[in-house]
Amino acid sequence: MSKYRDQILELLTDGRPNYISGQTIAEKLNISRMTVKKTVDQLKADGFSIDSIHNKGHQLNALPEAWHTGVLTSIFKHQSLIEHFQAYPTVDSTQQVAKKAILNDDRTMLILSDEQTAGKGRFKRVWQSSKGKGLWMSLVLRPDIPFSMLTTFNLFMSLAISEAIQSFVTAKVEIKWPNDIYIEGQKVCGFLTEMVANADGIEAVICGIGINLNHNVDDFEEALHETATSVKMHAGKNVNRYAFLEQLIQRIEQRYTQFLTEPFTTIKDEYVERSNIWNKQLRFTEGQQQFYGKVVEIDDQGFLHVVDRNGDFHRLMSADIEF
Ligand code: BTX
Repeated sequence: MSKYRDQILELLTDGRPNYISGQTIAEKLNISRMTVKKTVDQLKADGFSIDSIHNKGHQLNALPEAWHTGVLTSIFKHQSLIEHFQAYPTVDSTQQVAKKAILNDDRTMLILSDEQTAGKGRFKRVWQSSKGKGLWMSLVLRPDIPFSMLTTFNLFMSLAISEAIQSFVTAKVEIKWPNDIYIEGQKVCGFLTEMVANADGIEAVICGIGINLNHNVDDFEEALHETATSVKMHAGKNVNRYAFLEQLIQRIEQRYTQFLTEPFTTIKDEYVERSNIWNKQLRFTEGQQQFYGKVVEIDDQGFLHVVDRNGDFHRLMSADIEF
């Protein structure tokens, strides 16, 4: 494999939708035109959709399906949220990879994988992460904030994720407090936030996000056929993972800046409008406690106010909610 593969892929991605000449690539990388040609031929043989025209150059005319370092490097140039990324064909869980990666690296980072063999939801539940179908990622952030501020982090994140999904589908994308995103009553995304801290404060916030992108119903295990959905199932066509990721990172960057600088009250109306937990009898599980009740409010700290069937009041920071 050519050692210039990633760099050439990056230049081709930067150049889209234009052609970039072999001469320009050769000069930028200080290599021969023959090396450029050989590497481009190799990329084509590996399935990359590249047009080459004599006297004009090469054009990447479609983004690939799998994660490739060169393409990601190009896409991440337009943002400042992620300082480092790692992309894998398969891992047990991007969350586990992220936890190891932060041990000797204090940058913000993104861990991506085409597949997870042991994707985890909350409370150690399984998160189905079939190969090439979704966006399975863990984002490591380094907010310099007091612990108390973290209670609203998920609220800002869920707005960012739901907005990114909304830009690909027309059906309303809804938030199920505190960690899920739904379309028409079915789950399209689940995310979870874990914190690594020491006596001085927060070291890292690791946000694991799973978004079903290009699943058909049969790509989910049977147990999920009624409850899960994908962006494709609502967009009516395949969604390119890079295009989606670019959109998602842009939204997260905006909402994360807002989280650091503004109170939850700034986004509360938008959040409430996107939530799907109003006017319903719901089943809540909080630790060992279980009860049925109705949501009456989300307060300014992001806690849920619930009145149960007996008329008792609960203020919840996190819970499992079933419709
Ligand atoms: P959760 O505990 O709210 O959701 C898990 C539940 O959702 C499962 O018990 C199952 O019923 C259902 N489920 C499992 N897989 C899917 C799926 N693909 N689509 C819809 N429903 C599903 C939500 O947990 C948090 C999930 C975070 C997943 C990300 S992926 C990247 C990162 N790495 C990792 O191991 N976890 C996170």
